[in-house]
Amino acid sequence: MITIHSPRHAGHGGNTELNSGAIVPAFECPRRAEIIRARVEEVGLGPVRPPEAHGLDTARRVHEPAYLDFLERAWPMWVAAGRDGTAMPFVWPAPGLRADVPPRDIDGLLGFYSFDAGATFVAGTWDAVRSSHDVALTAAALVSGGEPAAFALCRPPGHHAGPRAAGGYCYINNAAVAAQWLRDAGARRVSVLDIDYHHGNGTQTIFLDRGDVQVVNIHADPMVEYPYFLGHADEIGTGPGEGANLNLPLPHGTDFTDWSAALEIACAEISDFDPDILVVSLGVDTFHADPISAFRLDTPEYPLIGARIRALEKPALFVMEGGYAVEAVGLNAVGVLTGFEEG
Ligand code: SS9
Ligand code: ZN
Repeated sequence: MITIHSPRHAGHGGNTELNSGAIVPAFECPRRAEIIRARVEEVGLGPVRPPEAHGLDTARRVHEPAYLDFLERAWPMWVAAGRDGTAMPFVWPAPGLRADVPPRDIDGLLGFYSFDAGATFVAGTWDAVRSSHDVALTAAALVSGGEPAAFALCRPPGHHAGPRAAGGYCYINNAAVAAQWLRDAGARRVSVLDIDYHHGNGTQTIFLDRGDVQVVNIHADPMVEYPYFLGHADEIGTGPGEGANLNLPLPHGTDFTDWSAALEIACAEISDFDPDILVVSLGVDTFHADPISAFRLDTPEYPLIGARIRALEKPALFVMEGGYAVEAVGLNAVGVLTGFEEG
């Protein structure tokens, strides 16, 4: 399968994050994408191509336009305020505070347009976010055009980004924009299967009331894991989307036996929904050695995941999400893809 990759992701690097009460180098770092690309080449998965430029029209259908404008302005505003380093929010409009009036100052805006401190900005962030979005849409166009599968090697990731909120290393929701683009290109129904360790809260929120895009998540139970405030099993969709959202939360310590049982349930639901195209939010932070996660999957198991997805017999767009055990992220992510190819 073809991989779409942009070197422009690397401009989003050198930033810090808040972790266990300390400011540390961000776990979501440029080397992740380079290690995955190197593994794609090492196994000969297929050609690696740069993205084509896409406008933000489709992104504006899943994100508020003012939010996208803010993502572009955040770093220039931070610099105009006399700052450097890493732009990071520290105050949010929690219940009881006004979430309907965007403030004017950069610190207020950073909180207004985010749900945590984890989507930080440096000078190259917006360009990297745009390139990641272009990677997703270029790969989506390949699948829409008849390729049986494509790999969008997106960085930064996207699945935590909601209609107007960045967070969890995510800015534009690449998988959601791709799903919308595929719908607009003629797919009658699209399923998003999110296998990242963390619940894809942004993707769920974007499509919660829609019956045309099914969202299925296998993830760590939000009772004990980030993002904590979404991802419970009783979230089944609303209005026309009722029944088109499935959450399969699993406890800390889950191994492949229990994880793959959830994948069976997920796949059965997707088969029932019968999408024209499947978008896979591909996170490999389910790996036992992931530094911020607590599942117990191992490298030889990732190809089995790909093979099970292949058995759905749907055109598949793989969109890279998380995975922070940097040395193993290539083996594990590309393992899913080779498992799919070998079916
Ligand atoms: C580490 C705590 C977790 C958010 C994780 C987002 C994962 C995206 N500071 N931070 S796949
Ligand atoms: Zn994750």
